[in-house]
Amino acid sequence: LQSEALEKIKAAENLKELQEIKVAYLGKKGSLTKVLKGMGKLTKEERPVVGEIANRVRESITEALENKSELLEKKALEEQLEKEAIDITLPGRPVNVGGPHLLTSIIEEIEDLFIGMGFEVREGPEVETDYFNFEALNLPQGHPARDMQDTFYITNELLLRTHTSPVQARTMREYKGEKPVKMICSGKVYRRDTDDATHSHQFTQIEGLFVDKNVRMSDLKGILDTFAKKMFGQERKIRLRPSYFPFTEPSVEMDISCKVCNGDGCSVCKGTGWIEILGAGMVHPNVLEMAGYDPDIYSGFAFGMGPERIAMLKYGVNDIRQFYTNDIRFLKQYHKA
Ligand code: FA5
Repeated sequence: LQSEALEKIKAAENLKELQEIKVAYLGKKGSLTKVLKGMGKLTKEERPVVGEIANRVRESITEALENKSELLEKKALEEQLEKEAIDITLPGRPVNVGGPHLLTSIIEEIEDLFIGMGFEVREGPEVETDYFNFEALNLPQGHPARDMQDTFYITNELLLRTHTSPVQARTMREYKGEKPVKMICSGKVYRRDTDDATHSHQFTQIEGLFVDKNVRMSDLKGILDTFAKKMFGQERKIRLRPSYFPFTEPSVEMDISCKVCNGDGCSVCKGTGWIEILGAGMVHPNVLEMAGYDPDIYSGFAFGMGPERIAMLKYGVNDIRQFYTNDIRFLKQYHKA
């Protein structure tokens, strides 16, 4: 009985078979149990002998069953591990990581340049009042220069700001005509312009304002020249042309030299070698006065530029609409690693 059982245990291939063997020998109706149950029929002398043998057989079968069961469990676990193994050498799935929009990067770069020259960064609302967008900037109702910036009106008094210049007026007013102002401000502006390669109905501007005692035109020129050289390279030159803005006097437009040289020689933009990038001037006395600054004591300069145009010039983007159509192939070219 013992050797037969041990033989079967050895041959068992899985835990189910092993369980069947256990029942067949040690179960209620198992062969060994039968032997034990038959003990009563034996003589007094036979009983301890047979009992001892039966116990030994049961122990050895139990032990064999336990050992085998352990072995089979281990084997099953190994098989499962093998089957569910992860191949850590497989290449991972690529994760698409976003990056800042080219326009965001350019605006941050320009802001950093001016922060480095001591300007603070401010913000203003996109939905603006007629007062701050026009009137406080020396553009009263009916002023013909209002037509220079075709406006989206919301109500008679509210509009989408056409430039970032209202932030000048807001900042000066906050500083109460007492402290010097040295700020820049970036943000979205809106105009009823027809979209084309260089115009968008919604675009961004960066405004700068410096008001203090004895601020002169030469300070403006120095700051703008430093900006142009840092932004586009030391070889660049700037040119200030007389212009007109109601809120500055005198007013200028700044051109930057755009001679581009490469392996094929040199070429110049628009045939003139100069490209316009911003408007600027000395803050008009009326604007200072309306904001609470005494024009006999304080003077200042202001400028306003379009970061799209600057990014176009710096990176050779030939259509402003590229900034707003969100073609990921275009945007990805400018993601820094
Ligand atoms: C102004 O908006 C003045 N507020 C700038 C200024 C500020 C002058 C402070 C003096 C003192 P202008 O309309 O020229 O000026 O616009 C400034 C810049 O915005 C332009 O040089 C150009 O780069 C950009 N710009 C103007 N219109 C558009 C448009 N439709 N699409 C894209 N960029 C534009």
